[in-house]
Amino acid sequence: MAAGSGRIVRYLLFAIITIAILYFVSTSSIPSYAQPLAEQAAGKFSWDKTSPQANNEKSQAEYDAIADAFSSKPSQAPNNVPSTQPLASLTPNITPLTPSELSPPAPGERVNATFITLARNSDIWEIARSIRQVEDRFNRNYNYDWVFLNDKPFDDTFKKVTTSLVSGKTHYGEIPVEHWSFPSWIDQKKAEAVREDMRRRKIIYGDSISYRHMCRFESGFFFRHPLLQNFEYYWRVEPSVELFCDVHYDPFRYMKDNNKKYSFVLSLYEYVETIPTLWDSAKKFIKAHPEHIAKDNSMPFLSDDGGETYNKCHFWSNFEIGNLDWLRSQAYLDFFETLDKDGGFFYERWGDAPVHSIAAGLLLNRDEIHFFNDIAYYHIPFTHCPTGEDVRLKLRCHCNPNDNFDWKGYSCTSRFFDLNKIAKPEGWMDQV
Ligand SMILES: Nc1nc2c(ncn2[C@@H]2O[C@H](COP(=O)(O)OP(=O)(O)OP(=O)(O)O)[C@@H](O)[C@H]2O)c(=O)[nH]1
Ligand SMILES: *[C@@H]1O[C@H](CO)[C@@H](O)[C@H](O)[C@H]1NC(C)=O
Ligand SMILES: [Mg+2]
Repeated sequence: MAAGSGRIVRYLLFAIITIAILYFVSTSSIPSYAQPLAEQAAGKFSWDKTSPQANNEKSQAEYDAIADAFSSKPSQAPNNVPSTQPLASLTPNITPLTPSELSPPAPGERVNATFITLARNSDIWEIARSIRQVEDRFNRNYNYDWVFLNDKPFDDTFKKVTTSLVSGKTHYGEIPVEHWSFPSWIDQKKAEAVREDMRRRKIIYGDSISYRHMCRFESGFFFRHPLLQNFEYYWRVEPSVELFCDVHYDPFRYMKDNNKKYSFVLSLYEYVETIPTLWDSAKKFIKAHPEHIAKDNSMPFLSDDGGETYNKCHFWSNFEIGNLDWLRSQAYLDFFETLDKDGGFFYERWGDAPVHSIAAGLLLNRDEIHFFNDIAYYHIPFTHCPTGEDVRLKLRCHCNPNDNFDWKGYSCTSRFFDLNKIAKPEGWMDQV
């Protein structure tokens, strides 16, 4: 009898602890950084409100309570009660929450903007990883839309999984065949010989047709897709990328309010075998269209001899936040057409990174290009981890500062800072 009531007491105790845990978990999932924009505008971010110390103590206490409850569970579970019962109470029926229940939307007006991903159906799990990080670090509070484009129809798995991960609306589009095929003026025999030669020389993706279509599409067509006509800004996301820090404000809003047209986090030198005559085409464009060249352009970022030769510096375009209306402008369209007619997407292996970068360098004024130090990013094999411990701790970054590529010899970011006379962040010298 006594043993029986003791069992009931223990059972009740366990039930109370379980309820307490569920309460803790449900209340602590509301992020503390979703705060009025007015405070942010005044330079007060969430981390200024509660000291990190206090935060740590609170979550430690919660953590301990959970750990205790779990570790005492086996001894508390009465032998004659099926062990699945207490477990079942810890995993209540899964009813999907709307994003706003999980994470309340950040205040402030949204920009006319979308995420954009080009992908194959087979990229699903790699793009799922990227989306999850973008959502966790930023978009769960902003709920921007996401446009997916593919040269083939997306399958049900791709749509189901991505729809469940994105907090905003998802849109799926097929690429018209004219935007993903050889233009009429390309000599197929010549293009094939190039691929064979590059295969022998082991140039990465040198023998690939689809990679060339991809580069040409990203250079000249993605922004013309009907699904993107409705938007002004885009943020490109590729499969298997990582975001290491919280994004504590709306980068689209930053771009719009500061009249930025193009942005980057990593820059480097292009592999010269893939673009031997790209600069010749760019020079041809400069001659033919002097009216499109910006007065305060970034030629010193692109060339060390006043425009005679290309130094191969480019912004790494697998990450970019940019203005679609700029890409749809006559200036950019004329630039792309000059390049496209010369055939280097097929007779060489021009990448969209140097194409976008040369365009940004020539067509935009310097202050229209932005470097996002606070967006920490990885795409194999390079990392941008913000310089400055203060930033990294405030943004809860999980990148290793030693991996930061910004100030290494093969990066062009130092050049960008020098040319724009921007002071480099404190600590950059230690990372050279
Ligand atoms: N639909 C479609 N998307 C593609 C194709 N090839 C590449 N992509 C996408 O285009 C983007 C760039 O391709 P990647 O293979 O990542 O090229 P990369 O970044 O130069 O090289 P990696 O080091 O392999 O990442 C990614 O978003 C891919 O998912 C293709 O044939 N079809
Ligand atoms: C968003 O931008 C596009 C492209 O500039 C424009 O056509 C569209 O009208 C805009 N939508 C809204 C709601 O402002
Ligand atoms: Mg990639």
